[in-house]
Amino acid sequence: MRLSRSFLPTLKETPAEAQIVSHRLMLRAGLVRQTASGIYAWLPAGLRVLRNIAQIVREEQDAVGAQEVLMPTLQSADLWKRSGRYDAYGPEMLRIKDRHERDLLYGPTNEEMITDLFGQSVKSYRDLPQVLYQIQWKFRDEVRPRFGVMRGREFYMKDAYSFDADYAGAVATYRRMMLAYLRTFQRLGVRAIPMVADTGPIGGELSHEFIILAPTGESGVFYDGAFEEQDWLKEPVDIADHDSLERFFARMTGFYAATDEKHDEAAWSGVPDERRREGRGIEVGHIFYFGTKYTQSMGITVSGQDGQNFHPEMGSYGIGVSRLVGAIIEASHDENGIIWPEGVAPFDAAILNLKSGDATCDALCERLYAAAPGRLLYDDRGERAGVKFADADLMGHPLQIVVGPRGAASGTVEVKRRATGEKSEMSVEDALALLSRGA
Ligand code: 5CA
Repeated sequence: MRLSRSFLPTLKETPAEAQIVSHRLMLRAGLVRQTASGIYAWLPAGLRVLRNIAQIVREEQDAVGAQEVLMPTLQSADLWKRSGRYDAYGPEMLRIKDRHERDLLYGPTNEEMITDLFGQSVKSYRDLPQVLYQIQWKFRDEVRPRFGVMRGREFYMKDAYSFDADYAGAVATYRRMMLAYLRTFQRLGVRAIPMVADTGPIGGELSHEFIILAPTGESGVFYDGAFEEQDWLKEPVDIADHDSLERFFARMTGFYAATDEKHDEAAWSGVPDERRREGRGIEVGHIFYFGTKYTQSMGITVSGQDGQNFHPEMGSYGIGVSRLVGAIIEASHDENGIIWPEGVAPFDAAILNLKSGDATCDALCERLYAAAPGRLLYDDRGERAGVKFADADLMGHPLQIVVGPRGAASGTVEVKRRATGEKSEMSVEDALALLSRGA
């Protein structure tokens, strides 16, 4: 993308309405704009980030056998009356009437709809297990939307739902999903720690929240720092084998981790001092096992091996995709702006032309830009060098390729890594090779 022709409205001033750093940086870097309380429009750079996150989430869901679907945002109230949650959900649910006075709602979550879809088509234990997921907008009429996309009213969520024949199957599915979550967050460049959690309005008996440490987080957390050293992408788990899943789960739950609600001083004192991590955290994912709560209340059964009908066991698994944009920034920024982890960044690199209009600089920049125009941002504006540096730091591209008249004349550029600040001179050929293989 050429910056001179793009819609990337950065702000120099700090917006007064933003209380936390990620919200300020999202506005300043031109990622989002608020259109109503707790409701945001995603501008080109923000949308790229949102899509990159969704894509990593998708790949890890697919890798554990979940199948993607897409359900509507609007739901019939009748579905929720069947489960009994229509009244129970309270004022967070946005209720709507259509022209025929029929009750609709903007989905805050989709247990009812997916259970109904499942029940219409799956009739036998032979078709179990099934894990379905979607990445779709949700609406919750939060009393106090705040912190930008972190606690919005409309937000983008990955929600998955599982159906198993028995408890053992449901537990294996839950553990597979937990592994998928650890891998997803690691690929997103953040460490989200699973913590035993309350189940709230989703219900059920077994639940974990995935929490990223950040000073502006809404819950107090305590965990064993050894957790941060684990490489879940290399963890040798055979997801088809219940024993292998159990070993993984036992290893993972062996590290101390708890929110302040569940904190246990006696167990905490067993964690060595230098490994104690204590602070505030942001919930970026939440998984639940709730058995037959919805299949029972909605009257969904399948036939068993013995010919008897039974209610399948369910779980649901959420990731706050739009919240993650803010959470990643909370965890990865400095005083100059965002530091995007690779894989999430809207652009792999920015090409900074320090003398737009100079024939040698322009020609070299064009050559570099042609290496991967879809993944690069070319700052071809007629701005001062200082403005270009500041904007590139603010927007947080993993690499900055700096093209000045002296280097251009001798066939070299300067490459800066945003995460470390490290700068190196490079030949144009090496820079081209770097850009074509991605940051
Ligand atoms: N049905 C289950 C799982 S699919 C569910 O709705 N779980 S949840 O309520 O915990 O939401 C899942 C995730 O969505 C949360 O972990 C959080 O990251 C994100 N989320 C929830 N509320 C908001 C909100 N108001 N703004 C932004 N993200 C939110």
